[in-house]
Amino acid sequence: MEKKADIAVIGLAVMGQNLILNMNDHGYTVVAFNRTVSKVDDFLKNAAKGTNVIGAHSIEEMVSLLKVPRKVMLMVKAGDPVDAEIQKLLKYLSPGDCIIDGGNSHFTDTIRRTKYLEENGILYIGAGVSGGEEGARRGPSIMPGGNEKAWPLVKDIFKAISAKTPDGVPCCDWVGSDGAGHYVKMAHNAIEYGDIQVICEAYHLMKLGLGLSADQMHQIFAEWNTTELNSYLIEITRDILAYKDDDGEPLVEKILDKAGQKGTGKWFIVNSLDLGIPVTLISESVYARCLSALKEERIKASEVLKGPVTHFKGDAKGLVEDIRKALLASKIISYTQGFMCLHEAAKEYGWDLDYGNIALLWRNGCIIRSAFLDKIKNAYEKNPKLSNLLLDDYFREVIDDCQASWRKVIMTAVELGIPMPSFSSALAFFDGYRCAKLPVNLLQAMRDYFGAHTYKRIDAPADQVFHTNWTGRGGDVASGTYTV
Ligand code: NBP
Repeated sequence: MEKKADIAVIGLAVMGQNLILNMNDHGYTVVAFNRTVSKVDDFLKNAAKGTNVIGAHSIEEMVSLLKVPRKVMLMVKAGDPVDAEIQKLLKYLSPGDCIIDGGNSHFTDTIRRTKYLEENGILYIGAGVSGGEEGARRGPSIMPGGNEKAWPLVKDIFKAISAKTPDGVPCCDWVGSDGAGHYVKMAHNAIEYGDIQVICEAYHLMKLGLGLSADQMHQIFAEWNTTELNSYLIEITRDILAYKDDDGEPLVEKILDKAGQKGTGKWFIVNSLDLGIPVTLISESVYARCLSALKEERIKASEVLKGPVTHFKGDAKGLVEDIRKALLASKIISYTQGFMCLHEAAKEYGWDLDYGNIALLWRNGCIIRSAFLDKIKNAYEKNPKLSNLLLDDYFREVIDDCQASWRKVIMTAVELGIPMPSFSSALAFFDGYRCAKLPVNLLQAMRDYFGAHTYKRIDAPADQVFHTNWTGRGGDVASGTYTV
């Protein structure tokens, strides 16, 4: 009898192909299928040649080749294609079988699909997979959530193919019910937006403010990579800055300064507003891309809108170290805000998230992998009930150490007219968060003045509301429903 396969993967684009080869390397037999069936044969003839990968030419054939309970992983474009494939699979799967969506699906779709498939007797997992092509092939970070009964079916395969921490722990563990895995992946991608933006701002200030060359900045990033900033993104920045075009000039300076944003960063900001959590640094990172996209307008504006005509006159070496510290402090704020959202999402959607473990899932295999994540893991290990990363001793002490530099860097950038939206929004958040009394008393007074929205008093019980007839002309009726 023909040997049955351990798992099927539908979707033979870059992620699907590489995950299949990774599973094959770990001794699993995989059936490969793709909507455009010719890609199955191409795959078997090329990248999968000489492996144990089996090709299927229809979903029916694919399902017939699987061990029971069947496990089918979707690596197709997120959105409608996932629903389309689920509908096709339902015709052939049996109760107890399992579908895994490894694409970048929106967590609310995963909540919906988990429930729908449970009603149909099928176990469902929405797994965030991070690390791109290289990660998929050599070991991605995997963030599975969904129907927990499905986890034992795929646990061994996923842990085997995932990246490992420096201590050998798989960067893959169960995250939580229904959409939790895809939520954590969304948070990962959003934090990646923030990490990239703060690095770009540091580069901008060193380039324009200090006039440093790409080679000089390459050296600086190489040094920074030996500090607490040690991470994949600092490492690739170091390498990018050293990379020369055919004419010997740094390639990075010839790349068009225009970026798009379409997916998970935006989703995260929209969700943070729904949850009421101020993820200001990540928001600024997404908006910085939006501003960059206005290239033609910026060129015109640069000809008429003048900024300060001044040069940095201080200690350049000292400022480089200040920038490093400002980057580290801003990064701490970004992760703090990201984890604040995770806390609130757990409450809102009923997930039991293990925050230290989430940091560990990102420790390797994914784009935001860094030594820094160990500190987050340690903080939650020390205190699983930690409400905010800034309140952990380690992070508080690092911020104390970096704070003067952080302020100096932002003041310098403001004086020079160099935009640093993420650095400065991070500092504004920090100053707001540590402020026991914000000027919102005035805001509440204004709302009561123009809309009779009422206010509470610091010298009255918390459940008591007041309305003042501020002008003597208004009535005494307070607004009960209108809120802004
Ligand atoms: P793509 O996101 O480019 O999707 C291509 C695959 O989707 C092909 O197999 C294609 O089949 C299939 N597909 C499409 Br398009 N429409 C379909 C439909 N209506 N029904 C069935 N199949 C359909 O592939 P990818 O870049 O490998 O990414 C796969 C998933 O992983 C995505 O959700 C992506 O967001 C996520 N992801 C990607 C990366 C990355 O670095 N690329 C990283 C992490 C996560 P066809 O061949 O017949 O057109």
